[in-house]
Amino acid sequence: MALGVAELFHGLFGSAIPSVIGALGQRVIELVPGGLATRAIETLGKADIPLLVAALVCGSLASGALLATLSRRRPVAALAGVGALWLAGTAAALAEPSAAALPTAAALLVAAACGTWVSGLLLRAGRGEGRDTGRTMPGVRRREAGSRAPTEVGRRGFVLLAGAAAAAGVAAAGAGRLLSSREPSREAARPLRLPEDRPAGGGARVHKSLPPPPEAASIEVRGMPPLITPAEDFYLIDTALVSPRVDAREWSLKIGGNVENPLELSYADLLSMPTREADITLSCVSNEVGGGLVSNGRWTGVLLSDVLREAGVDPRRITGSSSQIVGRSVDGWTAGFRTELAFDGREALVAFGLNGNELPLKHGYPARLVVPGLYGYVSATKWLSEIELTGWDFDAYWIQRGWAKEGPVKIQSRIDTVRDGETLPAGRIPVGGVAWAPHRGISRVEVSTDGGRTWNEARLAAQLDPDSWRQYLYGWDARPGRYTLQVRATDGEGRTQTARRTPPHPSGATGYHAIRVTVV
Ligand SMILES: Nc1nc2c(c(=O)[nH]1)N[C@H]1C(S)=C(S)[C@@H](COP(=O)(O)O)O[C@H]1N2
Ligand SMILES: [Mo]
Repeated sequence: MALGVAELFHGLFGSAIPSVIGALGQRVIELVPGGLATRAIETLGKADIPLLVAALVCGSLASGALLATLSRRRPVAALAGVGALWLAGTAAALAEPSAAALPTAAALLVAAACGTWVSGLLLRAGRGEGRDTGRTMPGVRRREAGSRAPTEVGRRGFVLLAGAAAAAGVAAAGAGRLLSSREPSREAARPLRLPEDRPAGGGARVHKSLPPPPEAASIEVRGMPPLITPAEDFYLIDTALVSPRVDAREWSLKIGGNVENPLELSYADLLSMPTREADITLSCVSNEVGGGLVSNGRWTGVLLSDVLREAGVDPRRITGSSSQIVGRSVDGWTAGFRTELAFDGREALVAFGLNGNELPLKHGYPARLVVPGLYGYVSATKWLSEIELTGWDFDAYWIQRGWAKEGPVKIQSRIDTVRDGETLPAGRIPVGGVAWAPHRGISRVEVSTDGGRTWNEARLAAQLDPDSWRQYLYGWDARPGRYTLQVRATDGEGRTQTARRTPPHPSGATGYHAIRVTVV
C-alpha cells in the first residue's frame, strides 16, 4: 500500500517526487562495486532492470510483513521500523537530482502512514480471527472474553479486506505508473531538423553533412554487421534505471568551471551553431573480446572545441585547473577526459543527432558527448546538462568505482560471419567482421585458422573514417577438421593488437577473438 501510494504521488507530481522504487534501484546501481555492476549488466542483459525492480518490490513486501508481525508483540519497535523504511526511501529519493525535498519527504510520509494504517486495520481484523475459538459457520465468530479486537470479520472477511487493501495498493501503483508515463514520451527518435543554412556568403553558419558511405566501405556477406549501426541496434550501457526524459525546449547546456566566459546554450542555440556529421565508433570499456558493446554511428553535432571557444577556452592556455573536461548528465552521472583531446583535431562532438535523426531517448536525448578514441565511460555523457572545466584531481563516476582514469580505446577486432561452435561445410568459408582503433584507424587485419601459428592477410573494406570501425574478410578454403579461428588487427600507426588476454577491468580487454569451428 505504501509503495502504491508513493508511486501515485510520483505519477501526480512527476520527477519532483521521484518513484521510490526507481530511486532505490538507482541507489543500488550506484552502490554496488563497479565490476559487479558491469558483470550484472552483461550476464543479465536486458533483464537486469526488471529483476532489480522485482527484487526491490519483493524486499519491500517482505519487510512490511516482518514489521506487521513484529507489531503484534512490539508495536513501538515496529513503528520505529516503519520510520526507518521511510527514512531509507526518502534518502534514496532525495538523492535524485530532480527531487524536491519537502514534498518528497511529505509524500512518502503520507505513503508510509497509509501503509501503517492499512496494516493496523488488517491486524486488528486478523486478531479477531486469530483468537477465535469456536468451530462455527464461516463468517460467524465468537469473541474471546476480554479481547480488544474491535472488528470481527471472520476468515472470509479478513481475506476480503486484505484483498481489497492489496488491490487498492496495486491500483494506486498502476495509476501512478500510468500518470508518469504521460510525461513527454518519445521512444522513437524523430528526424533531426536543423535551422536553415544561411545563404552563401551570409556568415559562418554551416551544416556540413556527409555523403552516403561509399559502397567500397561495406563488404556484403552474411553475418557482417552493418557499417553504420541502426539506432535501434546500437549497444546500450548506462546507469539509469529509466532514461531521463528531457524536454528540449526547457533544456540548456551550461559550460562552466574554469572558463573565461561561462555560458548557457539552449537547444536552439546549439543547433544554430556550425554543425557537422561524423562517423564515430563508440565502445564500452567493459566489452569483452568478441563482445557486442561496440557500435558505429553517424553522429550530428557541434564541435566540442567550438563550444569551448565560445566559453573563452584558449587551447594554448590550458592550466592545471582546466586540464579536465567533465561532462555532467541531468541524472548526475559524470565523465571526464583531458582537455587537450578536445583540441587535437579529432571530431569530439556535442552530438544531438544519430543516423540523421534526433538522439533516441536511450542514447542521450537531447544532447550528449561523443569523443573519438575514448571509451564511453570517460567521455560519452548522455543527457548532457553541463560541461565543466576542472582540475585532473576530480574523479568522475566510474573512476570513483575503480576504473582507469584515462580511457583510450584499445585496438580490437571481432569475427562476426562465423560463430563459435558452428559446424560448417568444407569449401570456401567467408571469415569476416569488424576491427576498430579509433582515432588511429585500421591498416591491416589478419586471420589465423590454426590457433595463431600462421596468419593470413584479410581483405579490408575502404576505411570510412579513422574514427570508424573497418570491415574485413578472409576467404578461407576449409577442409574437414576442427579449427580455432583468430583475428588480429593493426592500427593506422602500425601497432598490432596484443595477444595478451586481459579482462575489461580496469582499462579495457585485450587479446585476440578466438572461436572454435568444425568443418565437415
Ligand atoms: N548519463 C550517462 N551517460 C553515459 C553513461 C551513463 O551511465 N550515464 N554511460 C556511459 C558508458 S559507460 C557508455 S559505454 C556509453 C554508452 O552509450 P550508448 O548507450 O549510447 O551506447 O555511454 C556513456 N554515457
Ligand atoms: Mo561503458
